[in-house]
Amino acid sequence: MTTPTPERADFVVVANRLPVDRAENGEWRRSPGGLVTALEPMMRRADGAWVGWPGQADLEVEPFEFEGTHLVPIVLSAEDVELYYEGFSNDTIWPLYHDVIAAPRYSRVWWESYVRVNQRFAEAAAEVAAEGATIWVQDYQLQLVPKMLRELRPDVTIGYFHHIPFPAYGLYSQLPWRRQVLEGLLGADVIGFQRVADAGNFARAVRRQLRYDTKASGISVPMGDGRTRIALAKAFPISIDAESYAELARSPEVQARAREIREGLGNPRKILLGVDRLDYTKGIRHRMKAFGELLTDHKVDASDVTLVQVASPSRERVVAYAQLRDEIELTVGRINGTFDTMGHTAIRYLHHGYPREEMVALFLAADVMLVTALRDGMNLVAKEYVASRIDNRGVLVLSEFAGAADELGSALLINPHDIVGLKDTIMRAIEMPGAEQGRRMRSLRRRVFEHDVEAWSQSFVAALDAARRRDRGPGPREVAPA
Ligand code: GDG
Repeated sequence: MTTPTPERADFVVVANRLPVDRAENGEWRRSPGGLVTALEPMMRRADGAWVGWPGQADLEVEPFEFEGTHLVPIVLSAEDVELYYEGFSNDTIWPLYHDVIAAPRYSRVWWESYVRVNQRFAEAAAEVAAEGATIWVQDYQLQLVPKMLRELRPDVTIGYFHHIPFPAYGLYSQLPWRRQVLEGLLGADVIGFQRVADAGNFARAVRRQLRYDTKASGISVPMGDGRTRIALAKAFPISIDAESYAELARSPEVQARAREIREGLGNPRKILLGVDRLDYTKGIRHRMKAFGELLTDHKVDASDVTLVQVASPSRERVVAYAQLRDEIELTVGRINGTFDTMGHTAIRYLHHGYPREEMVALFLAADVMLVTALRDGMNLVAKEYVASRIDNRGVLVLSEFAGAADELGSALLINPHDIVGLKDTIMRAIEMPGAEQGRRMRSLRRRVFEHDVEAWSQSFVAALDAARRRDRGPGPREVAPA
């Protein structure tokens, strides 16, 4: 049926975005995202293809080769971007799956666009996959693709990884299309989540909505002919390329830049740091409230302690994001207006994206890293801070509501809604003796280096290979770990 041709790939990634950005001069540049780094070894080893949107509306480009990967661009019209991406993905699913921190909006027109665009991704992946290939679908923009793919290509093995939380049933059940989304995901052989709790929430939704049996991580999915197959729904916590952060942190240029950053801030005794996409899930307002109160209470002084907040621009055309930006900028203005001195600022707020080297310099300059997410699938920034602290110093304050809290128990864990507790913990972090910092940081680093992104992708692909062997026998093109 599907004779392999040189254009057909044994390993196909399907993600909303291609791993490249188009520069103004039309050249393609590798995008800095973690997923690209995560999958790079896998793509190189297998005969890999990547299906995704190039990031600009109405951009029509033919498939092309980029650094050894076959890229298959999906065209999204300006209307698709508005309805499927900004609408259903980022204004329905994103707030609903992050525990309704912002109100999700339910629109039938958005849903119809989501179905159409998911079908387009599934068709492109089905087209490029070789006989018996492995296809790995990424994230909440593409939840219907696994089932669509299974219908188009019953010969392939399908994985899906969910980068954001999966909510408790009481919230999930709000979704008018709750059955279709569960059925879409269950098209996969392996459905990966960040936390054990996410996989549990998913299994519960499947039991309640579809009445399928679940046993340990296995879900019995009826195949329509009286037989059932087992879909595995399990936690595979994502990670980072820890060594590449340590390597940057060892570079003399980055270390010099870290010193320069401190000097630029007037050499405060302590620097607190937040690095987030400007998103309402990240708890940036809670962090600022706590810091503002510490200044008001005279627990800290702006000449002594500075909060650096990098808030990289994100989803600016979605109303909730534009509102959040206004609120945060108002808060920063108020706090700085009250507490800044001629020589020192209370909050250095930066609404930009920065190169990775600058991020690592910031991590090195920061005595305390504040991760106060109200809900977060994992939070890679927490792991990046830890990986960069080659000096075994620095304190990580980490929200229990970030997936990373399951692994990083040696951080100072906080409930960001409890402002009193958050203030106390920030003070504890500021005052923490070097020996305790070292004990905690060494333990955090051990975890992050042992469970790096390569371990993550290998364990996911190993689960997919096991699913294939169970259902179809060993494949000739198995993507085995190196
Ligand atoms: C989703 C889930 C999950 C940010 N600003 C700059 C910059 N970044 C980088 C960080 C980090 C990445 O972007 C953000 O990852 P996070 O995990 O912190 O958060 P989301 O973007 O919400 O990611 C999340 C993740 O998917 C992976 O599964 O952990 O829970 O929400 O790598 O460093 N990088 C550079 N300049 C910036 O200004 N270079």
